[in-house]
Amino acid sequence: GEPKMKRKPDARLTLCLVVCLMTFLLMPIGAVAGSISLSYANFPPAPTFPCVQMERWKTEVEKRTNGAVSIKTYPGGTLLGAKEMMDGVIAGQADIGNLCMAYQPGRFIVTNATSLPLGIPNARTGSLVLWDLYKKYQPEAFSQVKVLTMFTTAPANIMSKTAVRSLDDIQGMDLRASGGAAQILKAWGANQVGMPMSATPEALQKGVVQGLFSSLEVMKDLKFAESCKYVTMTDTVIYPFAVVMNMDRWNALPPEVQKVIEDMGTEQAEWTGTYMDQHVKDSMEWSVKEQKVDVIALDAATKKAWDQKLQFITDKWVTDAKAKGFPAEEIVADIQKLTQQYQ
Ligand code: 3IO
Repeated sequence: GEPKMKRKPDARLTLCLVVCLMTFLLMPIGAVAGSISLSYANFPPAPTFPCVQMERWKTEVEKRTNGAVSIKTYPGGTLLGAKEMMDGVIAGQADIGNLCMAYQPGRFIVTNATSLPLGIPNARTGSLVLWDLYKKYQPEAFSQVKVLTMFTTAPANIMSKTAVRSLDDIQGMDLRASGGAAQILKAWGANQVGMPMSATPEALQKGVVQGLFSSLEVMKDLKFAESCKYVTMTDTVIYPFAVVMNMDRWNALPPEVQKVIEDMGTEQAEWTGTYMDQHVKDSMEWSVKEQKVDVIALDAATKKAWDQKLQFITDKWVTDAKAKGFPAEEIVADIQKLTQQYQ
C-alpha cells in the first residue's frame, strides 16, 4: 500500500490549504487573528452560572469576530473580587467585569428595583425585564462604562442546615443574603448576614451562617446541598447582574467588533436566563436524589403571611427613590408591565 498511503496526506494538505485560504478571504479587513486581546474578570468560582455565561460569551464573540478578538477569562476573583468589580473596570484593571448589583444596593438604584418583591417568576423573564429597564433609563450609575449585557438569577429560596417551616423557625436564624434579598430576610425576622456569594462556602463551613437565601442552582454548583439539607420554597426575589466594559477599551474597538458585541446584548441576557432556569431544575433533582435534601413547600395560608410581611418594602423604596430624584413609580410600573410581557 505505499502509493495509497502517499495520496492520503496530499489530499488532506490540499483540503487544509483551501480551507485556510477561504477562511482568510472571508475574514473582514483588519481582522488579524487574536490581534485584540481582552481580559474578563468574574468573582465566583468557575462552575457557577456567572462564569458559565462568561465562557459562552467568550466563545461566541471569538467565533463571530473570526478570531479577531481573543478573551482571557478570570473566574474565582483572581483578577477582581465581588465588590471591586465596577471600580476595577472603570480603572482598567480588567477590560470587562461581571458584577452582582445587589452587593452595592445604594449605587445601582434603578436596576436594583428589579429585586423588589414584584413577582418576577424566573430568570429568563427577569433577565429580559432588567435589560429593557436598563436600556430605557440608561442610569447615571453606568455612565463611566459600556454595559454589554445584564441578567438575573432565578427567584431566591431558603437553603438551611435546619428546617424552616414557619415564621417562628426563621426568627433570629443567621442567614446570608445581599441587597434586596437581605431586606426580605430581615422582614421575616431572620438575622441577615451580608456577604457576596463567593464568601458563602467558607461562612457555611465555619458556622458563621446557618444557611443562605439565593437561587437554588448553587445547591449543586457550590455543593451547598452537602451541608444545607433543607430548602424552603419562597420564590421571592431575583438578584440582578451586569457585565460592564472599560470605556476607553470599548471606544478603541473597531466598529465591526462593537457591532458583534452590541448585537449580542439581548441574546446573552436571554441565554443566561434560560440556562439558569434549567440549571435550577437540574440542581434540585440532584440535591433531592443524591443529597437527600428535603424540599419544604409553604401552604397557602403560610405563604400569604410571609408575603404580607414584605408589602412595605416596595412602598418604602418608592419613597426613598423619589426623594433621590428617580421616577420611582414609573420604574415599578415598568417592571410589572415588562414582567407580564415576557412571562
Ligand atoms: C450568585 C452569585 C454568584 C454565583 C452564583 C450565584 N447564584 C446566585 C447568585 C446571586 C448572588 O449574587 C448572591 O449573592 O446570592
